[in-house]
Amino acid sequence: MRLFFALWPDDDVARRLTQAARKVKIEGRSRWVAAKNYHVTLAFVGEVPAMKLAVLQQIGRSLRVPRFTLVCDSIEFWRESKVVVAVARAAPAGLVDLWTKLNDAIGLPPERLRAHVTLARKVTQAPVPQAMSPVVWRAANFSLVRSDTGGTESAYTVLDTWSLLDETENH
Ligand code: 2AM
Repeated sequence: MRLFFALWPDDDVARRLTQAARKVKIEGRSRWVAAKNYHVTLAFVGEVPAMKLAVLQQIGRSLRVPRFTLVCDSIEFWRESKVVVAVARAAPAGLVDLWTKLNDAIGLPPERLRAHVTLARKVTQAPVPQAMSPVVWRAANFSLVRSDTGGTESAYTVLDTWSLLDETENH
């Protein structure tokens, strides 16, 4: 199965990301990503045997990272991967912490963190640049997700979700 860890937005954040996406004009063969599929990939595990699932769930369960606020504030066209994305230009410390710990635990090589939500795929022509009203996303949990490719759009199934620490608790 093909797995990855991700931040999944709540309905309100997904709705506001959709509003941002609507301002962008893409050509005919490009595909909008359905709002229910919006996410920020934290660590792409890739294809693994089903027996590996328990190990990954243990990693997710054991991480202790505080909540953080992500601000998606820029719409970008990434020509190489042919996607239009909403980018969080600033990386909050909690996100860096979560991302580093997850990638270390899985044993993935360090890459540059570019937190983004893919809004459209198969985009070959640069859309007219659009300013983005910042979408404030209070991340309170993260998930392990299965991706089933093959259809016109990947189908995602959230397998497990873990809370980030609420540091206001017990104060
Ligand atoms: P994306 O977030 O930039 O669209 C599930 O497939 C998610 O993992 C997608 O969101 C996708 O990126 C990301 N992904 C797919 N293949 C990847 C790869 N080889 N390396 C890193 N991330 C990948």
